[in-house]
Amino acid sequence: MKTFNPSSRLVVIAACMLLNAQAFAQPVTPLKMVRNNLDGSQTLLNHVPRDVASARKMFHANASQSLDFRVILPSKDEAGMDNFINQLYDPKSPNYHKFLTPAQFSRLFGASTTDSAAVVNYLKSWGLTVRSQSQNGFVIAANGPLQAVESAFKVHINHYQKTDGTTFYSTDADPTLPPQLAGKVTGIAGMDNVARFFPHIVRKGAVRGNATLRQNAAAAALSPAPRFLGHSGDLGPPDVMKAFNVQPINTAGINGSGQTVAVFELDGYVSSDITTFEDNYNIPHVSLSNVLVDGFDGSAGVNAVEVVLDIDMFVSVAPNLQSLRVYEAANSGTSWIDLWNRIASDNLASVISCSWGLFEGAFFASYDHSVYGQLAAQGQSVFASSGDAGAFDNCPNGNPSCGGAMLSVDDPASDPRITSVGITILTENGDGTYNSETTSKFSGGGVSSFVSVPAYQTTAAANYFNATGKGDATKRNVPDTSFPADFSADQNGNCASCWAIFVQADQGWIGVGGSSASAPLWAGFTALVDQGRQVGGLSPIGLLNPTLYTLAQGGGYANDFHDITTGDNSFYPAAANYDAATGLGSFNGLNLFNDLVGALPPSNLKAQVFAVRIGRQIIRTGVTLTWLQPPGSAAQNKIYRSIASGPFSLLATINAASSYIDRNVTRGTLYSYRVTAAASGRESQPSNTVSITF
Ligand SMILES: [Ca+2]
Repeated sequence: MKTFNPSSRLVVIAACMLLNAQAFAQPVTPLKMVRNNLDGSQTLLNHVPRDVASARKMFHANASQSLDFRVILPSKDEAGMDNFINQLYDPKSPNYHKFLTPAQFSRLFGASTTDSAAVVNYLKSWGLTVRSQSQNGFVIAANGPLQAVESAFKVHINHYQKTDGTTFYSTDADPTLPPQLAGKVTGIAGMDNVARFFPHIVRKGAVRGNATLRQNAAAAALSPAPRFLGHSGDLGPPDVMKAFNVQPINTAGINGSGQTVAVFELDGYVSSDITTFEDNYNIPHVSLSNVLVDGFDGSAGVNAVEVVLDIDMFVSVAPNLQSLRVYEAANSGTSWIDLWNRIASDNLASVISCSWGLFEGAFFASYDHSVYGQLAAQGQSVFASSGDAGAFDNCPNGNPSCGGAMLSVDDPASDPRITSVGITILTENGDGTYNSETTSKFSGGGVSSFVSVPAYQTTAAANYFNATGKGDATKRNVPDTSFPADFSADQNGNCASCWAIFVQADQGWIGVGGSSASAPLWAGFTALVDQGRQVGGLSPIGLLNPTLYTLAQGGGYANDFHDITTGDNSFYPAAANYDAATGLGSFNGLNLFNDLVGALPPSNLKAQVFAVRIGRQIIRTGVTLTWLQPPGSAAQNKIYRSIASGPFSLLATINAASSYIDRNVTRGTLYSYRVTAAASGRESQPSNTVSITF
């Protein structure tokens, strides 16, 4: 039974699970978000946790007890925000990549101040206390006697007992707001505490194969353990570097340097779990900044393994990040929206990964959609796990064939302002290079019941529907991308594509799978893209989806992505190009990087006089230039020269190289040089400038 509450998208594997998922067709019934009542009042739907229906009502909650809750307001111009975000990510628009600050966003697209005032007045009229309002106006934090909350929203808050004996309190009905507040509120959060999430996690012992070697190495001296190539063990950083062609990017000095990123977490973690992982793989200790929200104390709880996994996967791809901000709060009914708002108002992380989510039908109407708009408007890339129950997201993690299974997708993965990431199974060649991928039965994917297809996905969704007869070309399709993280047993009885991480409280080195692993791996790759763009003088990539789908519809798709065409996610089959089981697939690191970044500028430009010896005479014949060119990123180099401190002009355009001799020089003259790289018609920033007197 799923609860109202956000849940970890992580599956920890002991003996890998053998599941025979029985896929079957289910109609998708769009769910409404509000009900307009005859008296002009409005009822906000989907607010009663699913646990209530199967629980036993015990007694009415103490009416004088204080309740902390949030009132969620919509953007004052949701359509305008959509339009703006479309322009922001349209290279042909004059607004392309003109990202907003939090203050600019709040002014243009925050909540209406008159609506806010009306909500505040209403709360006060019931004796409730308004504590604060977020900068964008989307979230009003309030508290007050439970009785007043019940009266204000026309609900009853009761204590319930689940069949397992545990108890909780919850609203028994969806909140109803008076006519003067109709359309001014999208949700009320905090009217229940079924916030105690119990993940469907299977605890385990040591990891397999070479991972056992790694475990021994870690216990002994933390010396780097050799990667057993050919995938006989669980996956680690060397696999993503080699199989996904990330190593050449790192070799070129693009390793996350200068980048600030973030993870969204509803638990704490033990920092030595991270350093043990890093030491084992010779990864520098990343600078972790814990941002504790809503009074959370940061202690590691039952889902700490999720936090550790997210950080480990990030640094596996981007080992030299400047800072990794860990936004943490307790897993409560109010922390979800508070955490996202904090990430947006801080506006410090260029890339954010979230491995927590929930069946979108159990979430009230994507009330977090506006804040994801803020992140996109500020140029922040957000990645979310698409879930681990295949096409049936209302089932528990790892069990797409649960009773009551219905075709459904996960929130926030279904939000079009987020890049959702599904799960595949990787096969490597004997030398650790990429061989092939197939779909995981558990890869969260399908179509949203709430959200229309975004413009960038229209063609992909239609092509998929036309090719397979499955899906819905008018609705948001999930996921956008995928990466290996399958936790079922392969033909040898081993976990198909788990990742080895270290969690002391979970017996040390463990193998974990699920879209919890695949989302931060894509996020880590995007930190490399942002660094490359920064080096090249470009803005961060921001919301990745419009660019990815544009690339996928061009001739470069096979070059930049691994298209997964086999298997299914328990209902939706993989297909050529986009599919609702694996999205656009996994990345070919260097190739996709080059298309997202363009040519990187040459560095370390040096000049010296070129001379030849003729008999006893040394004849100066030119100036030799040498430079370093990041591998793979340039098709051409352009040489610029200035004479006697005059203006620079183009001297030569050559095929990408690392040296050039300027023979058109005069004795005693001062020359200055700089070099650029060009690819796909785009020219990089110039290298350093060097001067020499010939
Ligand atoms: Ca495909």
